[in-house]
Amino acid sequence: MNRRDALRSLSIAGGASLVASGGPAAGMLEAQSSSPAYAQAVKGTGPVKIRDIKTILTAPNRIRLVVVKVETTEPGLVGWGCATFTQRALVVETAIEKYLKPFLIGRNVDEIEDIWQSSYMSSYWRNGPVLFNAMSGVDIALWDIKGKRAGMPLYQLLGGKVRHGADCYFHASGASFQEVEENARRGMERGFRHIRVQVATPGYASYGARSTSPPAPGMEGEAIGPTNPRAIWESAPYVRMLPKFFEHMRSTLGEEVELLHDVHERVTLSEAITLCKALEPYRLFFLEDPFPPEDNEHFRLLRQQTSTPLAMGELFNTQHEYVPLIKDRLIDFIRIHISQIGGLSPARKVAALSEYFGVRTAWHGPGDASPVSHAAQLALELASYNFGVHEGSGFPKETQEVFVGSPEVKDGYMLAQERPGHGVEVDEKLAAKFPIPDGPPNFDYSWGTTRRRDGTVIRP
Ligand code: GCO
Ligand code: MG
Repeated sequence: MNRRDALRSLSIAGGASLVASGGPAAGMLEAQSSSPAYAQAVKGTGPVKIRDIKTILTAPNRIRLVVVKVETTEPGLVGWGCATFTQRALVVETAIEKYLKPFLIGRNVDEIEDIWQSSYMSSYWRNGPVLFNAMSGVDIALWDIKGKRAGMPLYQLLGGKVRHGADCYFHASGASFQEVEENARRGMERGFRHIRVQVATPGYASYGARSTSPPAPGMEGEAIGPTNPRAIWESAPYVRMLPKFFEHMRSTLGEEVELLHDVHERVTLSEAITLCKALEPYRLFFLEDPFPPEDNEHFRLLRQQTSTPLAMGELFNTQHEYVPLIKDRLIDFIRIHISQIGGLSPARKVAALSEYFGVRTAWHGPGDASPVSHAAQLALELASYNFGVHEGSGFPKETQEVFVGSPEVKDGYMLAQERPGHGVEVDEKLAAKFPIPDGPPNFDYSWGTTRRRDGTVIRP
């Protein structure tokens, strides 16, 4: 199938329709519409089918990533998707290999939306992170294939650029205010206008900064549990410390830079209100995830009390979790992890919905979203009016080598690779050289092990 032929036949047919019916023009129109090129053009650009689906587990830079390769009946035409659920990578692999793959082989690659909807129904029970990540792997790969077939970068298929690049945020963390300040300056020198700042709460296990929690005395050989807590977290000292930290950051880094912070769900409702009010003078770009998704209703109360911008959403799976927050204007930034909700197809609906409610996108983009995922969300960001910020500052060396064509970050902007599809190809041989690690100490085991002093496990 030749795209140029198809387009030509369409434009000839389009031109013919302007001519009065009957006579030689009508005959020409009839001839055109019975031609195979015309038939193919109106039915889609050709009968390309899913030939195979492969799951690739790889851990460059020791981060477990799950990548999906969709192979087609068109020789050499493949698509790459991200299905990373780093904490449960093997379960996602099973969902793809044993369930989605047999369901989808033979399907027409053109039918992205129907493939999403029917895959969603195919397990009857649905909405969970494993199945959605598996679906995302296929979904992003199919968008990649569509871009390659169209000969266009993905952002073109999503509406075309409304900006030249996506403003990114740099992560600065440290054990002390000074260390974070120095790291933030490094980011600013590299051109980042947005910096996420995280500091350890002295004496406690903290999210996003090196722990300063002292090891619990004795019982080292025992499993961590309520009677043997090790990484200790208490929210009160953190809530007392954070405004002082922001006072330091704002006064030393200046007025211009946008500052962000991730609470990582670790405070109560009243603490969040106290914190957000106390932080108002420092004008955060956003404060992220004050609550776990289980406490979504808290946003109704927090929202009324503060002008600190709120970001939420990396743990969301379903529309029941995010639609109410968006439509009731309870947050400023939606921070969904796009593979967690099933990929680019649902993400573009979220982006469109959010635009109408003044909510900007800040898709979750940590190291455990592969460059394929970053490239797919970048395409959406370049084409969405209500884009806010992109998490990340580029990819480490090993990761870039496995993910050939990972988007580049220049002067604080992530830029699209001007290639058809999302632009990233996976070097499978190299990926195999970074097998996913089996046991601790790893990403997998840092959750469900942080506890309060009395042994109560915290969220998350
Ligand atoms: C962020 C996050 C991450 C998550 C991680 C979990 O905002 O970047 O909160 O760092 O903790 O992706 O695997
Ligand atoms: Mg977060």
